[in-house]
Amino acid sequence: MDGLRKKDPEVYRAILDETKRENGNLELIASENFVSEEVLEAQGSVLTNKYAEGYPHARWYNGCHNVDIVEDLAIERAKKIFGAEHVNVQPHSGTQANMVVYFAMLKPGETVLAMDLACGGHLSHGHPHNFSGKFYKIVPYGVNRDTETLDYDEIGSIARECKPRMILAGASAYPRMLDFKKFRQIADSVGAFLFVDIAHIAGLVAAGLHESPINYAEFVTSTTHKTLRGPRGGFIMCRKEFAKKIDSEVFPGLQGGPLMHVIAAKAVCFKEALSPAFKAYQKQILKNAKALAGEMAKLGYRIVAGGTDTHLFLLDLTAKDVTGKDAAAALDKAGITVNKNLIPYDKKSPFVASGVRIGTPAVTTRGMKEPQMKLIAHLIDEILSNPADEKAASNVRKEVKGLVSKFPLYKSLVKALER
Ligand code: DSN
Repeated sequence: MDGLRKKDPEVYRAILDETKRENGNLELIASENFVSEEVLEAQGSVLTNKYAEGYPHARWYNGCHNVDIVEDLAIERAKKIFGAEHVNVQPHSGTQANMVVYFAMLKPGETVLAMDLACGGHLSHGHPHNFSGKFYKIVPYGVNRDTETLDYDEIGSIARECKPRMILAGASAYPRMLDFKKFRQIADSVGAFLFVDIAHIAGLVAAGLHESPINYAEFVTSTTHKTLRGPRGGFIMCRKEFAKKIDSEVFPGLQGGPLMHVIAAKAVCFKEALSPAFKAYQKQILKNAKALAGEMAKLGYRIVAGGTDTHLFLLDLTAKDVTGKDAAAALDKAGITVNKNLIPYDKKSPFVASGVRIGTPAVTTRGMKEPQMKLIAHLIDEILSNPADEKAASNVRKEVKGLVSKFPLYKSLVKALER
């Protein structure tokens, strides 16, 4: 990045500092990860220059033969990973992928049954300030107050009452497995489409460590940048019969030119996801989440829903008398990055929240295993037990520095940047 260093030192400096931040902190935001240098290379390529409106071999612009190869590869690899009949890799984000399914399949005002954001759902599934909540009638389902897990009988009875046109399964803060067969049965009982958003668990599904929704749902959307560890972006899988509808809702419906450099990086990510090393990586994410949640429980913390089967868990901080907001800020000062999160039936506002969400995909990418998870649990506890204590923050900061230095990231990039 010598050119950038000389010609645009401000942007160069911000990139250098972000590389150092990623390297020097413990990244526990459940939806973040560190892509391979090959994904970075593909995304930073000249493919950003190319307009390719349309689909491979049927574009509106000429000169698309190279980007056709790339998009074909991305599609074929995604089909192979997930066993999908049809894949569209053009959505710029997960929310846009979701928007495509809504717009393609529903008329404004139709009813959708979707998980409540306050119980672990996602903004784009029906929040009143999101397109989904503005254009459609959203009926939310939550989790059982006692078990904090999905109650399929309850979801079934809400469905029979509201008769949705579509049922949406998928979450951004739910630590247990989703039962797609039960969702299918509920959808069939009311004649609804089933739409599953696997953005968080896509890597686990790819590795066969979480049940796949592909044989149960008409539509499956995902992002590529969470457990799947690819570039920031989205994709849609559907049954063949809906392929045309979905494709034309992506383009020309909601998007113009696809981001071919990002699609190239998606293809690289999908190739990585087909490797045996990826399966081992996903297994370790699960082991690490269990180890970290288990150690936090031993230290006296309440884990929402009693634990985790996935890459994430939620800490309820009510008994600690610290809010999610203050906890996340105190941890950040000590070099540990998490996000504040509502716990089910939270009495606090989303801006304050009673919990934090913790995920292990990024630290697992660095090579950390169960012993490091134990240490991290104790570091988190030291901060959360003394959130305003500067000395605790500085002690933990030192420990974090020592730990991350043993698991370096982007070594050659950091070296080159520091020249
Ligand atoms: N914002 C993402 C998350 O953190 O879960 C979901 O899109």
